Amino acid sequence: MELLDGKKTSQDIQSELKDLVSKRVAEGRKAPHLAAVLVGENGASLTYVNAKVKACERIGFTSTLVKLSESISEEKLLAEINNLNINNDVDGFIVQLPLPNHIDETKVTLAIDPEKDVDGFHPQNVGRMALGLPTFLPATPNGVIELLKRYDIKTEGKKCVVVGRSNIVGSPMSILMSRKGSPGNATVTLVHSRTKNMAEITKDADILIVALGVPEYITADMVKEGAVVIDVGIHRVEDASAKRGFRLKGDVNFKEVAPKCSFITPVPGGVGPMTIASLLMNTYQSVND
Ligand code: BQF
Repeated sequence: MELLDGKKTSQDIQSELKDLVSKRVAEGRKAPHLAAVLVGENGASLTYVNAKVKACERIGFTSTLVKLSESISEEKLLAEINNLNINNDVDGFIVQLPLPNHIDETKVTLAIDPEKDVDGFHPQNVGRMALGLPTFLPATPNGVIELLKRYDIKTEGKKCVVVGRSNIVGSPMSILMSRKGSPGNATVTLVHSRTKNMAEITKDADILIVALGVPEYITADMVKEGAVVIDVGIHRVEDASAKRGFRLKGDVNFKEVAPKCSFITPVPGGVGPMTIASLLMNTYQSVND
């Protein structure tokens, strides 16, 4: 069993981007500028958005954090998004999800200028991805693709099972793994909460990508010997002995599954850090000059 070290791979990508930025700036060109909108202070969202801003600072990107009250109206939030759309200094921006219940995430996503949509959530960009046209790929699935690429894991003709069908992970993951290219060219099956005999299907997977959102759902009996297992789940579980009072768990029971795998991502330090790296790669691509 070999660990797919997302933390190290993300650091590698960040140092590559840092070099590219310092070359740009030395030529008198602008540094990429990422803005992030945070509504309210949901504990995990604040952590994620801070991690993104810090990463920008480390690699020489300009960053702006727009912090808005939990009780902001949808109309006011849409006005803030329009400000970022028309701000020529901002190359790309994200609206940190999840949003409070009184705000319609679809409306917000539709309001983002697709050319600045570095999360790749706007329907125009989702459509471009589905058609294999150049676009911003969503950060988590593209982070998984980048991890497979950098570990030289062969996907062509392999049976890939994606567990979960969310707009942000499962669905785009299945599109990227089945498209022409490398990584890609896999035979993809997408399973979800209504799938019958899920274990029968997952057990046949050469590559198993899990984004179901249930802590430690995947157990050893659901995995084929020698499989590549990618765990996209992130759950905070109470742990009085941990510094912050919790630790992170994935959707895979790592302890029992890992010994069966050829490769597996840990949680933390697997897919999570790769999502940050792919957001930064998208932001680098979002600069127009
Ligand atoms: C790690 C996210 C659910 C809902 C909204 C590093 C991150 C996480 C873990 C991170 C996530 C999850 C992000 C680790 C961003 C990934 O060391 O394992 C980084 O910052 N993520 C998000 O922005 O919104 C989410 C999960």
